[in-house]
Amino acid sequence: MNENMPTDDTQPSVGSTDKKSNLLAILGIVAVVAIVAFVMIQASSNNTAPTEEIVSPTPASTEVMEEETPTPTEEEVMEPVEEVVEIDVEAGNFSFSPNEITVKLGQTVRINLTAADLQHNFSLDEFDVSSEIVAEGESTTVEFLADQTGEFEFYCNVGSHRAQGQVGTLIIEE
Ligand SMILES: [Cu+2]
Repeated sequence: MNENMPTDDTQPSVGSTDKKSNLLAILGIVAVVAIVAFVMIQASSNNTAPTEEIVSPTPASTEVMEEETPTPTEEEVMEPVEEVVEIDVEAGNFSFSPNEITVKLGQTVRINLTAADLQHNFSLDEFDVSSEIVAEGESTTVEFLADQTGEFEFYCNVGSHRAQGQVGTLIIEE
């Protein structure tokens, strides 16, 4: 009879120890799972880090492509545009020879004027050209850019030479 009494008292105490051990077991499992999960996350994060470093050098190759692009050659194309046309003109009494001059648009025209007698000059109003007056046997030079097409009258501005017919025609063609 006495043996049963303590057994009855022990039973609930045994039951409580079982609950405690169950709790400890659950806590242990949770702890192990947490540790395993932590290790796996760290391992996977360590694997991703070097992968990003391998991807990064790709933009560096595009920078090399940009350095190869500079190729400006437009200035070389602009150079041959400058062209000078020299024309010898003789000024007489009262005329020019030749009295008709033809050039092309964009050309620079250089007039070499020589006086055969008296005093003469070469004037071309539309291009602000008025040479110095040259005496018999002397020469002078004037230059202008033929920057518009058409027919323009050149003349001698000495005395009444223009009125007496000392004129000519400059033709600028495209
Ligand atoms: Cu004249």
